[in-house]
Amino acid sequence: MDSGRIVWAPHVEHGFILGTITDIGSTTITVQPTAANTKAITASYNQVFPAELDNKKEADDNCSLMYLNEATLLHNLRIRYSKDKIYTYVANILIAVNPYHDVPALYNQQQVAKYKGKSLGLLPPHCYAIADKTYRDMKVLGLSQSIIVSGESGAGKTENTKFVLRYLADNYGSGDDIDKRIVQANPLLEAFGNAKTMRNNNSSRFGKFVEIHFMKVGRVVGGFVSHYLLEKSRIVMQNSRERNYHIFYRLCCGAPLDIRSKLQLSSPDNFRYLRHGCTQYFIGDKEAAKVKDVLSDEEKGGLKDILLNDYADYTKLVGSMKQIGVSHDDMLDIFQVVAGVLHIGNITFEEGGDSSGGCIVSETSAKSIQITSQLLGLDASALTEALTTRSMRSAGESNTIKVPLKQEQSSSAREALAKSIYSRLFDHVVSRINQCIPFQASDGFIGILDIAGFEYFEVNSFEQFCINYCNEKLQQFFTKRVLREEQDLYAKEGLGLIKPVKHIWTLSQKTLLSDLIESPRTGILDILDEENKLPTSSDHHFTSVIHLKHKNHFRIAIPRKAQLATHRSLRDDEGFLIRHFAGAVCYQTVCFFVEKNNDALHNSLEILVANSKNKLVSQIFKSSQTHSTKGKLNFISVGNKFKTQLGQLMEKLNNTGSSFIRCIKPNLSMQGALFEGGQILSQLQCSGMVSVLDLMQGGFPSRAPFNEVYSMYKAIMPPKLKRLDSRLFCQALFKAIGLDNEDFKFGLTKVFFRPGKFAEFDQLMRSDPEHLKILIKKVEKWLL
Ligand code: AD9
Ligand code: MG
Repeated sequence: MDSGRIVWAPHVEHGFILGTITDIGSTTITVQPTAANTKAITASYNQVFPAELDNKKEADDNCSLMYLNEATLLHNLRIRYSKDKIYTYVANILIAVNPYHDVPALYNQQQVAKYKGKSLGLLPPHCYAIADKTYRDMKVLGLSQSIIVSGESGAGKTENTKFVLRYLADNYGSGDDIDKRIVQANPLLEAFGNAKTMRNNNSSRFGKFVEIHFMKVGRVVGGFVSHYLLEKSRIVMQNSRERNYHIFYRLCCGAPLDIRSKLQLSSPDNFRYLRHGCTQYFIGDKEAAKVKDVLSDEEKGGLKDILLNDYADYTKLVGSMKQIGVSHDDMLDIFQVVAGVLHIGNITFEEGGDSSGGCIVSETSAKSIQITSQLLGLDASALTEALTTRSMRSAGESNTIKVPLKQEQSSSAREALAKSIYSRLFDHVVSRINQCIPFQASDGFIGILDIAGFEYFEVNSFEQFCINYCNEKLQQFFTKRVLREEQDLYAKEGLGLIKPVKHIWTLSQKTLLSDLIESPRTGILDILDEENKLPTSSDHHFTSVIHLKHKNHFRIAIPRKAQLATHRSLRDDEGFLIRHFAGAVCYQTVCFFVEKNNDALHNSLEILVANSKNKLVSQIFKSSQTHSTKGKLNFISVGNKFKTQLGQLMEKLNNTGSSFIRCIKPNLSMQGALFEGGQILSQLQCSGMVSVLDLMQGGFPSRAPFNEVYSMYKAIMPPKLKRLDSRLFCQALFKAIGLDNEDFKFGLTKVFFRPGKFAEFDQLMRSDPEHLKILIKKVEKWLL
C-alpha cells in the first residue's frame, strides 16, 4: 500500500469508492476519491483495500481476481449486476443478486437443457449449475446433497429454490406426474404461508426444507417437505402496510360465487383480520385498475400485479391443488376452515354489565358466532362459553368452576383460537402435500433449504430470537463446511498451514449455542419453558432469571441505550441483548416472549375444537399432544419443538454434501437496476462471504485433481505420454507451458492455483480439443 496506489476506501452509501492514496499515517490511510468533488477519506488500515488494475474487469468466479477482498467482490457484483449477470461464484459458493425484474433469457428451456451434465464453471454462473453439480455429486459419490439458500427477506431465496426444483424435475424427472406435483406444491405452500410484507410482496413466513428423492438410476421418485415456524401473529394482526396470508384474499376475491356464499365470504374490508392490514387486493381486472389509482407512487413502485392479483391467483391455486392430487372435496374442506378463521376474527366482546366483571359476545357479532360455529362444526353456545369463561379446578376439589373472562381476556382467547386453528391447518396442508408426493424407496435426495436469514428490527421478540438462533446454527455449519474444510484440505494435501482466517466465529458460536441457548436447564430455551410452567409466569421474571444465570457471559448483556443507538433503554428485566455472529440484537421480552413460547390453547377451547363435528378440525387438533400443567394452562413448547426440528435438520445437513446459494437484496425499494453498495456489503459480511475471501486470498482458490486433468487429455495423448502417471503428467504439462512456480502448488492429489491465476487454470481445463492438442504438442516437445 504505497502513496499513489489505486484503492477502495470505505463509504457509507456505496460500500466502497475508488481513490488514490495520498497519505499514510501510523494507523490510518488517507484516500482521495477518483470521483470529482468528493472529499478525501481517512480510514484505518483494515478498511482500505487494494483495487484491481483494470477496474472494469469482471469475473464469473470472483476468485479469479488478483485481489480477493470485500471491496473487489462488491465491485465485481456491481459491474455484473449492471449487465443483468445476477449470478457470481466465489469458488463453489453461488451469490445471487435479486434482479427485481424478469430475465427470461436466464431461465428458459434452452438454458435448462444447456446446463445438464456440465461441470461447475464451464458455463456462466447459475443456480442451474449448482443444481446440476448436486445431482452429479449425489450420483457419483452416492451421497445425498443439500443446497442451503440464504439471505434476508426479499433477497430471492424462494425464487431460486423454485428454479432449482424445476431444473431438477425437468432434467432428471421421471417424466410422469410426480415431477409436476413436486413443482406444483409450491403455489399451495405459498398461498397458505406467504404474505405481502414491507420487504417483499410475496414473503415466505415459514421456513422449509424440500427433499426431492431419486432412485439409483437417477430419476425422481418423490419428495418430502419439512416446514418450520409459521409466523402466527400475522393471522390476527398485521402492520398497516402488510397483508395477512394470501389465501384469505384469494378466497374473498377470487372464489366463485357459490363457494363464497357457502363460506359466507365477501370483500376483505368486512373482516377484522384483513381490514387493518394493507388493503391492496384485486377483485378482477377492472377493480385492479381502480385499486392501483389509490396507491401512492412508492407503493406502485414495488407493486407486482402478478403477485397481488388475488383473482387470478385463486384460479392458479385451484389448478395446482388439482394437479398435485388434492380432491375438490378436500380442497373445499380446507377452504372452509380458512373461512372459519376469518369469521372468528369478527367475534367481538363487550362488558357484561353484571357484577362478575366478565364480558359477553357483542350483539353485533352474534351472526359471526353462528357462522363460525357452522363452518368449524362447533356448537354456538359452547363456543360462546369457551370464549367468555375459563374452567378452573380449585385445589382439592373435583368439580370445575367457570370463571368469567374480562373483555381483553376473551379477545386474547379468540386470537389464540384463530392462530391455533390456522397454524394447525398449515401443518395439515404440508402433510397433505407430502401425501401427494410419496415414495416407497429412495437411494438419495437433494434437499433445498429456504429459511429466513438473520434479522433484527426496532423491536425484536420471540420470533426473531428463534430465527436468529437458527441462523447461528446454519452459520456454524457454513463455517465448518466451507472454512474449516478448506483448511483441512490444505493440510491433507500437504500444502502446510496457511494464514489463519480473521473473523472465524466457530468457537464462540459454539459457546453461544451450547451455553446460552441450548444447554439443559440454564439455556434460554429451557429457562423459558420453566417460566411457561409456573402458575404465574411473567416476561419480567423470565428476563431476570436469564440475567442471573448468565451474568458474566460475553455474548449476552443487559440492553443499555449506549449499546444500541436505535433502541430505547430497557430495564434489566425487560430484555436481553445477544451478540450474534452478524451483530448484536436486543430482544424485548416484554413483547409476549413467554406467551409466544406456548402453542397450546386454554383447556376449554382445546376440548371444544378437538371434539368438533367438522372432521378436518377435530383431526388437526387430535394430532397435537398437550401437556397440562397444574391448574393453569396447557403447554406445548414452541422453542423446544423448534430446537428438536433444527437438530433433525442439522443432522440431515451433516450427513449430506452441501452447496450454498447466498442471495443478496440489492436495494430496499424492490426496484430493478438499483445497486445500494452499503447495505449489500453488510449482507456479504453477515453471510460469511468476506471470511471466505480472506481465506482464499491467503490460499489457493482454484484447484483441479490430477486425475481430472489427466483424463481430459487422455484421449488425445500419444502412447509415450500415457506412461506417465497423472501427477507426473501434470508436472510435465505445467513446465511445458511455462507456468510460474509461484502461481501454483502441487498437493497429493490436486494442483492448486493462487488467487488471480484463474486464466492459467482455465487454459488447462478448456475442453476444446484443438486447444488441448496444441498443449499436448508442447508437452511432447518439452519432454524431448
Ligand atoms: V422472504 O425471506 O420469503 O421474505 P425471499 O424468499 O428471499 O424473501 P423471494 O424469492 O420471494 O425472496 O424474492 C422476492 C421477489 O424478488 C420475488 O417475488 C421476485 O419478484 C423478485 N425476484 C427474486 N429473484 C428473482 C429472479 N431471479 N428473477 C426475477 C426475482 N425476479
Ligand atoms: Mg421466501
